[in-house]
Amino acid sequence: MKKQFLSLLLILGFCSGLVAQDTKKEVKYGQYNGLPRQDQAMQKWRENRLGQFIHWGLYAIPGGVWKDKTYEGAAEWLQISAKVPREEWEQLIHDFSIEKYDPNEWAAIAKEMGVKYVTITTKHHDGFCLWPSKYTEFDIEATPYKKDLLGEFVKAYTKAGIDVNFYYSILDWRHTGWRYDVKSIEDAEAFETLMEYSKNQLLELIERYPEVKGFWFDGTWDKSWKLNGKFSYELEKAMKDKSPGLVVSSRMRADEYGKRHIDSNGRLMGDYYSVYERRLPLPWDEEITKMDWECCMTVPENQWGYHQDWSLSHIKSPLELTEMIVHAVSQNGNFLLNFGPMGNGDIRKEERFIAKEIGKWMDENSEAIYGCGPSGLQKQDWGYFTKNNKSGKVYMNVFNNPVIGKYRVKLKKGQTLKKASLIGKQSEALHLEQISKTVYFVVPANVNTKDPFVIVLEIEEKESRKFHQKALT
Ligand code: FHN
Repeated sequence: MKKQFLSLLLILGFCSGLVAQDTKKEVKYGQYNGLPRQDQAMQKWRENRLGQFIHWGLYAIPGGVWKDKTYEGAAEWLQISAKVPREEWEQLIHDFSIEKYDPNEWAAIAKEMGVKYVTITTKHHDGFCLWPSKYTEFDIEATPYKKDLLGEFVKAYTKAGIDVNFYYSILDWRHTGWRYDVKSIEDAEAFETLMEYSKNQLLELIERYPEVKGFWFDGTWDKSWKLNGKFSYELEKAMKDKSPGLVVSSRMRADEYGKRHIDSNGRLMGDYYSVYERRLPLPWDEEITKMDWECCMTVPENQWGYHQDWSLSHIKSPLELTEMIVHAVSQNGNFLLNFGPMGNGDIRKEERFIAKEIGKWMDENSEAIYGCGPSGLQKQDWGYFTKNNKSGKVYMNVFNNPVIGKYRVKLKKGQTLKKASLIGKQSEALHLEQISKTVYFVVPANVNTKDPFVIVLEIEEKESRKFHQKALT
């Protein structure tokens, strides 16, 4: 009986070994480089925290209205929602004169808002390119503007100290090789031409604009792209060989099994996780704080390109957006806020206002944003903790005020709260009430609780006894 039991155990052990081996697939074209990256370029990406997204192209001219009819869908999808024939859409190129385009002014608005990086659509789904590309005629050179719009943009933003990144859509409604799926040899051959075209253009962008810091990919959800994991792996390699330090979004990638973002062995692809589009992770998600990620956000519900009518959906207030920035940073994320410049090159007044208002908050409180991340402390209802790992300072970003007028802080075992003060007034210590060994109330004085505000905490870590003894010997 004992013998039988042992052999049963052996069989079970053998089987479980097989199962364990089976779950680890051999993935050749999954994650390209080890993550999380710790090189200087990646550290900078991580420290930047607040970015500006720019969707600009021919769709900004009709701005969601075609032949007097307003379409509620995303303005940059108007060609599809209004069923505009391709040749007709292409005529818009003659109206792209953008007489109000002033990249220095755009960069000044972004700087005032406090952004440290920008991501601009070099080519969206309609295939129109903002730079003079040697691989297509459907580009800025064919417009009345003629000049290298993207080059001027890169120069202006770089001069303003803002890192420039490029958005690039693989999905291309104009390219004859684009396919949603690959069902035949003809499809495969056609899609091959689209892949070649994309690779050429991406390498061309890196060569023309060596200042570019990273790439953000879109239109990579199609089956055709998922069937070509090896190609996207090799493309990532080719781009990084040309520009070491380049930071690419996980949206770029699929592995050879067609898995996107996270490869078949559960490893992130690209350099950061890029699935948070118009949404944020739950107020507290431990797992997400362990990876680099970014959230991209619209001001209206779902408009990226310029839409004439912003009365069609809720428009997020500067306050809502500011809270989202902090929410992202508290969980180790970057926040990329979208702007859709107008067809004439101007920035709409609502976006100017938002940039100004967020800028006011950032001006006073950006110490709690740049270079900051999760604090490791338990989230409280008044808002979000952030922490600067270099200085060790912890920030309480208050967005909801408790009626008792006191703000609860629960530290970790071995930590002591030494001091709390309002940001910018760090010489004036706030009153602290200690409730238990690690729980405190911070009691701010003379603070306008109608607006969000930030409290800086100085926390002392008690040295562990073991360490202390070791240091004495
Ligand atoms: O279809 C696009 C959309 O127009 C916009 O560019 C957004 C930005 O994240 N990306 C796609 C939808 O996921």
